[in-house]
Amino acid sequence: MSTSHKLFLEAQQYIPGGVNSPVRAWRAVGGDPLFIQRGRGCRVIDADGREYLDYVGSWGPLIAGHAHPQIVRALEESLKRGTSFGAPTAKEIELAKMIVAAVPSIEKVRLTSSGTEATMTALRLARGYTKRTKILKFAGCYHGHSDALLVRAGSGALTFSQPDSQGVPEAFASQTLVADYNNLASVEAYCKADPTGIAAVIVEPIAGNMGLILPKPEFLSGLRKITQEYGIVLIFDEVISGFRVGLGGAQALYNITPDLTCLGKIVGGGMPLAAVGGKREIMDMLAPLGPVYQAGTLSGNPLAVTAGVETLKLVSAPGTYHRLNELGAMMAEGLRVAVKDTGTLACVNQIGSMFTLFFGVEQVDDYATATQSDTQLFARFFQGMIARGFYLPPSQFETCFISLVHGEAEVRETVAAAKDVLKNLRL
Ligand code: HOZ
Repeated sequence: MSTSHKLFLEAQQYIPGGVNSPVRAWRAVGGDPLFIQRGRGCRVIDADGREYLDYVGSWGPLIAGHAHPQIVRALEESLKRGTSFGAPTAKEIELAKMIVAAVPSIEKVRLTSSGTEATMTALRLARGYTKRTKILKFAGCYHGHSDALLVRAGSGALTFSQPDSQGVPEAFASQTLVADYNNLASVEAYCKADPTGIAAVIVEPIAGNMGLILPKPEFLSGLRKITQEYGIVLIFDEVISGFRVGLGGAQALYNITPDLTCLGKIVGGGMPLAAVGGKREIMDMLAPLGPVYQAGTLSGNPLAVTAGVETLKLVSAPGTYHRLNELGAMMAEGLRVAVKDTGTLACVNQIGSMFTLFFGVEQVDDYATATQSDTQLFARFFQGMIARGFYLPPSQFETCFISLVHGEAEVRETVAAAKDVLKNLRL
């Protein structure tokens, strides 16, 4: 019996499902989840001492890889000074300044401990600012697990066919409108039906929670135009894309200025930290300046802020995103060739260092096409890759991440293994 198996049995006695976040339970792919004992660079080592090339990267934060020496050193220093004060520290200003300098639309920023808190605060701000109630999201986009946003949600909710969670009162869910990703007409229809009722449109400008889906040309600029026309606050959820596709995130890449932006993952360098930022006029509505309330004992925690600052220093080095783009393109190209050579029906979506291999479909650009993919085949592919030492997200509806410590050799190794698994899938 493997150590992971033993630990999983024990964990299930004390923790619902044995995990602290559902998708980690591997239910969509079968088998027991690996318990991880440590990470080093682009690899993780499980409880049985087996090493895997890691494409989960803690679901996105670890753009610098595991236990990067610069981050570890800074954390050690910070740790010696204390773990939490519940009072302001100078480091918070350093991180805030870095965020404001990097992300074009952010004039002021408030730090939180998780992406869920960041999106929840963004919605409250939008509602306070517009004095409206409804919000509009897109099917398959995931913005954390607050009540308003667990409606047609992606990520684990989609993986386990629970896009609408029980426990969310109908009165809350009814305030959330759901449009189709990459479909402006579906947004316009809602706006026309209720021209002064919608407080916010929230979108992942690059969708990473129904597998990776890229915005079509004109989708984001169209959203900006419609929201301006109807006086709606446009919120970009860049928890995944922020500092991932470039220092300025998706908004800089596509040259769109949202009103509010949510950040998480990379901005906390692997520690629990997220942020909501945007126009000064809206952000200054937050308590203690304004009437919109938000708070947190561990918000702006010194250790989390330190990891964030060091990670942003690392990604600010010249050539970072050029390198990540090259590796991502090499991976996508290699996988497409492997798919073609093995006669597999699958497609690869990729941007920069993010990619998803969708099975059983030729093209994926929204929730409807994502959910047509062959999740059984994905599960077999996943298991084949695990058996060969490659750790991928355990769901068709997640995104793989390449880090700065992956290299050409690792990409070649991954493509060769994928080709081998694909060949065997046909048997
Ligand atoms: N919602 C995360 C993936 N999109 C999963 C987080 C986790 O399980 O750690």
